[in-house]
Amino acid sequence: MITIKISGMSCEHCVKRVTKALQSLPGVKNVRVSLERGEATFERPENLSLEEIAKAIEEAGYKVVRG
Ligand SMILES: [Cu+2]
Repeated sequence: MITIKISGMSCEHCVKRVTKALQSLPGVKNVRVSLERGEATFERPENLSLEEIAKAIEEAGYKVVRG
């Protein structure tokens, strides 16, 4: 499991969009998005890069916070 920080989520609608964006990535499982913490936790397959994850989040309208 990995946890990433996501900025820009303000309501349950955002949580759903981010959840869907992550679930659309091949091999991603057990997606949990926390609005309160601004985080997403999920199982990431080894061949899926953080770049690809960030791109999917950005296409949904949000940003991955790095560092
Ligand atoms: Cu929202």
